Amino acid sequence: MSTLDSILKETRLFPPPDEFKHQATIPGMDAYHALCEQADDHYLSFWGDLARQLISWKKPFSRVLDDSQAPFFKWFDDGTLNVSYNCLDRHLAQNANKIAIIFEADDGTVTRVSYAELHRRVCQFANGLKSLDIGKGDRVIVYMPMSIEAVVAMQACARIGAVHSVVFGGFSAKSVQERIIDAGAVAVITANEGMRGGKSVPLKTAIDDAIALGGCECVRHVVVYQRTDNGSANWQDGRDCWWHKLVEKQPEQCEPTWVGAEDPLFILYTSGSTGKPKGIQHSSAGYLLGAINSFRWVFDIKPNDIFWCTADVGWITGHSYVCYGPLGMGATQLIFEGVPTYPDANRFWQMIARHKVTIFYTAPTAIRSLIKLGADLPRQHDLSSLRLLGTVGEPINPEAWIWYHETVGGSRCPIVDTWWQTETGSVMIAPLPGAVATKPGSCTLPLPGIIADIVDESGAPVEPGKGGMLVIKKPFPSLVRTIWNDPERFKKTYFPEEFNGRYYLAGDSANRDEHGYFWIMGRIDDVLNVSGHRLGTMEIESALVANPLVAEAAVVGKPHDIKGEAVVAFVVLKGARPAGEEAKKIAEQLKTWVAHEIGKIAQPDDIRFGDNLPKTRSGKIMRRLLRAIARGEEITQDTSTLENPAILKQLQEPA
Ligand code: 6R9
Repeated sequence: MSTLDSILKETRLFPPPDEFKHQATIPGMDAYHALCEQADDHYLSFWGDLARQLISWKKPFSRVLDDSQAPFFKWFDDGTLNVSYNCLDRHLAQNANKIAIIFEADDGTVTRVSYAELHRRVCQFANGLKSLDIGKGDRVIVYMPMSIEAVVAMQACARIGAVHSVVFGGFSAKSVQERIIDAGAVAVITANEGMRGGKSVPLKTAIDDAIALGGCECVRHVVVYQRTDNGSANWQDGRDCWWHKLVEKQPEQCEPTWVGAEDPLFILYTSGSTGKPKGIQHSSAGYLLGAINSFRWVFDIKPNDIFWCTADVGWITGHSYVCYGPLGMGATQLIFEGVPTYPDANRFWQMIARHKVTIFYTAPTAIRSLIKLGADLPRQHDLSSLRLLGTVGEPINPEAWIWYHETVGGSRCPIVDTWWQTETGSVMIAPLPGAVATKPGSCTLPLPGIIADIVDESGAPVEPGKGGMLVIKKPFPSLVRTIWNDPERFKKTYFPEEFNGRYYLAGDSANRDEHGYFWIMGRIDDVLNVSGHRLGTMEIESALVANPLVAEAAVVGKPHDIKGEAVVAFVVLKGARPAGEEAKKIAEQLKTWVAHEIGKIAQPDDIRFGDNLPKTRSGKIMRRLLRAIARGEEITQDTSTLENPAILKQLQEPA
């Protein structure tokens, strides 16, 4: 049964356990409704009060929202602050010795840093960046393994007002080059190598390759954290410098650079409907407020919690729930360098037991693969420290939800299924765990202050049970401010004219049931969700047609047990259609090519060759038909307009 089918049949309800409810920050539905009403009645003071309560301001703001340039909204605009001050300095008076980060390396080595120590490291590194003449507004690419240093790099940028753009270490040199150029980055922070699953990942080499591809003259410095004993080939004096050398003689204090609330904190690239990734630009104050407040509400964080979010800092989840939310709240968190399957499939469960993790946040794809690798393994470990579980990235199928609930959570931990996006910066729809009863597969209800709805093409709300487009009807502080270098695309993509330019269009389709619960169905644009990662079909198509052998390509998704969705590519070569061994060989070549162009995560699982692609008379590729072929479904659509019906048969054969 597909995730969608099983979700639509789901009716089980799991109220918050009494024990959890009694200690929760938002204990029960009355408290939840009271907050929602407050937000409905006094929207601006609701957010203004939270901003005053949760953020330490250098200069207080006098106005909450400026919507005069909608959809380019400004929040708390005349206030000034520093995000790193909010994440570090303000905890020092009471909690200097509290552990901020427990880091477990790939090989199991554990390192702990207190808030005082993290503050010292961030200050020294920030001073190091300043000594390279990097300052406010400069863009800095961060291409790092999961590490304390990755967090230090991001926080140090925030401290000096530089704008970081973290690129996931699994992305290729080509992807890094595109992001360097689009962002106009003055520096890159990387490591000589990363370590994952016992293997080294050559990060610095990828940066050298990225810069060698050309157009990266903007990059003046490459700072290299030495993660392994191996040196770094191709060292360029003047451009490259070691992290440890840079911080060696730097002072342990660094006065934060006070920035305006709307000054950008970071840019994070994500896939959309076109071939070019979008630079999602987030603000300083509004983003921080979203990260902190959602972390407090959704994860019900308490001073003694040990929080573990398994996301890489290369994704938005790692920004909001590794770097900014937990540190903003002064929490203790676990950061893991490696992969869940190394040295074996017990790793996650061992780590939860070893570090007494109380809140665990991961992705459905990880849950599904861990079920497959050993559904009974969690029972062999003491997971009694856990009190709350979370998921993010894609819809979770009810079977996986129930397993997570019973086998990992011992049937006592609520599960927060959190719907949100790179663009929203923080969780939008999720059960507040002490209040909202959960249903497997539903992200349940919007957080107070988030006015979410499901509408049809004209922008009118749809009745419960009828699917439609997920929108957010009022701006909120952590919403994307613009697409870097492309404000027009920002307007068109997220605030389309059909809705008078007033609603934020999320790009997901959704349904609502009789309790008002939201059920996310999937993307309405050409974006695939592979293992919780967003990939544009056009992006993969452009990578394929950049190969000299390829004339044309179309990419679609098909359901996959573990990954959620798998990539299927239909390819027309410039030469004759290959068959047999030849087809297999070229298919392998093209897979490697895509890994090289974008990254391994975008590699097609399945490549089919045809003499042509199925097109309508007006020349549009019939994607719906290709999706049916990819799923191996019977073709029921009208194919009479096809120029060459014989190609359907060709495209049904895997290479
Ligand atoms: C945080 C993150 C965003 C897209 C989003 C949606 C899907 C995320 C989900 C979910 C169902 C959930 N998505 N969380 N679908 N249930 N709990 O993943 O950001 O990488 O930008 O992806 O992921 O389709 O539109 P991002």
